[in-house]
Amino acid sequence: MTRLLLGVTLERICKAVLLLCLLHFVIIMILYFDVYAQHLDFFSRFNTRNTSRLHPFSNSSRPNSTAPSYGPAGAEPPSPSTKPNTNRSVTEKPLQPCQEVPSGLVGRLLIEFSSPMSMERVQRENPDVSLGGKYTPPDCLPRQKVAILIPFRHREHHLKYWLHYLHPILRRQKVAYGIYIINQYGEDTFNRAKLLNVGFLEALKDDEEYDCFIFSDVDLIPMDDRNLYRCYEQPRHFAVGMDKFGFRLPYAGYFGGVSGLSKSQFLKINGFPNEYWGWGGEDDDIFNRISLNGMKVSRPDIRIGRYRMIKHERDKHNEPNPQRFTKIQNTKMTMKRDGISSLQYRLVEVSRQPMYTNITVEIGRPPPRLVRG
Ligand code: UD2
Ligand code: MN
Repeated sequence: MTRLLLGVTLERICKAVLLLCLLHFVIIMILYFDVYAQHLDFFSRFNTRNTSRLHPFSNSSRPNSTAPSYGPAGAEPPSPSTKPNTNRSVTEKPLQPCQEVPSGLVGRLLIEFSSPMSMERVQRENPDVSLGGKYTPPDCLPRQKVAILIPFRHREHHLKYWLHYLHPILRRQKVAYGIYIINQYGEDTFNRAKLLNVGFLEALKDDEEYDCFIFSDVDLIPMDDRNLYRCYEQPRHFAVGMDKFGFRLPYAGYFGGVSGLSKSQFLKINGFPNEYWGWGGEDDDIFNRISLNGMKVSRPDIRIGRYRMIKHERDKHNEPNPQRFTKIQNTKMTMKRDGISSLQYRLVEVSRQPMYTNITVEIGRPPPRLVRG
């Protein structure tokens, strides 16, 4: 009887030891896979060590207003633990900073304006652009957040082509961006530079994390996606060679068409002038501001900075400004009092369209000209 009892006890002990061994084996296996297979859903659930920031859109395809902040071009992104993302999914891998030169670029592009274009087509072809014309790469952490500002009035036809070509290009360039159309209200004289000043402030109101501002005419399309729409160490002039100028820079100090300044570069020059009404001169004034503040314009290679402009007549209420030649002689005196610091306007409407944000603004009219006699 005692032997029988002893046998049963021994058998139980053996079973318990076997069970313990099995449990030990399972734990060892879990730890093993935790190290070597963190990407597996099951195991990453146990992984609390990895605090790397994930992409702001990691849980949805909609934009997230708590997007990360971005350093200047070429700067390292902020340390991963600076802004933990509360939306992060436990199943996703931390994102790497986007490549300096994205690998998906295609180079030279065929740009034409003869086939008809519609906003429906633009929308259909760009389903990953969010309301208001915003986009963030889903597969890497963009290094800059770029606001693209377009001075505008009655150019709907051009805008469709601009959006049709630019959204895919910008997507390949791997930046976080938002498109802002700064639409002048009423029929008074057009003022391109003042509209762009409004765009700067309004874009920052929309998202204070913009650190780069690109100012583009609505009728200019880059012919090469290696012309990267972002900010550089020095203020950038992108539109180096235009078809209308025989793909050559018309003069050394030319700064028209498409340009880009970081937030600090823009503030350093007190923004753009508000007092150039009508066509011409404002781009030269901006160039003067940059030089007078000790900066130097940077440009892409002439073979890359090529553009096509949609052919057009001069618009009504944008006649050449006869004062432009005198005004550009006086930038040194005027730039401190006339600029972003003195900007006044009345916001009429902000509306978020699927492919862009429209900002309609009343900016006043030119002061009455003194009549002699
Ligand atoms: C040149 C420059 C431009 C600017 C301008 C002088 C080029 C390619 N561009 O443009 O950057 O320096 O001279 O002011 O050389 N706009 C409207 N509605 C209007 C008037 C103008 O939307 O009624 C906007 C639109 O974005 C247009 C831009 O202002 O592209 C410049 O006006 P433009 O195209 O009539 O002048 P353009 O081509 O001579
Ligand atoms: Mn034009």
